[in-house]
Amino acid sequence: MTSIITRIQELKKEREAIILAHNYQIPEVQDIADYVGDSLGLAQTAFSRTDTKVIVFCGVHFMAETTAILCPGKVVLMPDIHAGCPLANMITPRELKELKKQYPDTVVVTYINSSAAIKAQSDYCCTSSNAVKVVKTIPEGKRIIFIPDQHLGDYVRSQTGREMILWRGYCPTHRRIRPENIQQKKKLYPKAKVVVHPECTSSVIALSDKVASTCGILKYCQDYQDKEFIIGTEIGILHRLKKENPDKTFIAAGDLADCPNMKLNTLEKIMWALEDMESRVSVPDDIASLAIRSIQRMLSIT
Ligand code: CIZ
Repeated sequence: MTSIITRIQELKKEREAIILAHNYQIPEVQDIADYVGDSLGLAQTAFSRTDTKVIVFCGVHFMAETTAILCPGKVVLMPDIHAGCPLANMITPRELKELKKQYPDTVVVTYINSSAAIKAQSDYCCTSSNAVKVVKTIPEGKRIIFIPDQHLGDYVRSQTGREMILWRGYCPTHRRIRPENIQQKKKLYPKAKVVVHPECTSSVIALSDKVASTCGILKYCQDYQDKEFIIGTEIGILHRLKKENPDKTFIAAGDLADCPNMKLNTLEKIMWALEDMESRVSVPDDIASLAIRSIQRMLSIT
């Protein structure tokens, strides 16, 4: 392990590289990263680091694509190119084209968990932390298509009162968190606050004290004076929660909420990525130039 870490540090210097890790990565990967965060925060960090040429993105494919769109002059590497996002893959550009034909004169709001090709056909991008805010800026009376996550869409609908056409996509990992899991954990830890991600189903959200994005969950647990928290999102986040709050107790709402794609990245693969300068992620110019508009519209709101 030590020799791999030493080799990664050498290669980082040689390649003028930084390592970015999503909040759902395995502990060893989070610990070696220069930054740990959510997909947009990481992409913005990559953009702001003018002193770096190479970004090793430890997350899933759409996240590396977002970084490549925001940082066209940098090399974006994924340690494992097979780390995809099933939710992002649940809508294709052809399906979105059909949906827009079926509902003309609509505004398309797209969750960041989507491919660059889908973002390119969208009016607004949004994250789980700003989806409510983005939707609230769209004039009343304008019809909205929200893709691809039905649960985030449903949550946004409940917070804004806006009618929206939802796509039936979902995150299989968040779906594995069941209301029974929360009830069980509440029995074991009756004082714990229940904090869940908006990709959870509405029956899980109904049992929660707080709904937030990964960075929102981290902030809430840090700021809140309570000592016990039941966490309803991908279990990789528990590492950062425990590390940043050693005096508090964090309990996974569902032990099965373990994303197999996020877990494909390992220290060995980071080392190989830097040695071979593979696998590179890039977005064709014609798609990137359209996709960036939906991202910039979101950024101008938030
Ligand atoms: O944008 C992200 O990183 C995702 C997928 C979730 C979140 O809540 O941070």
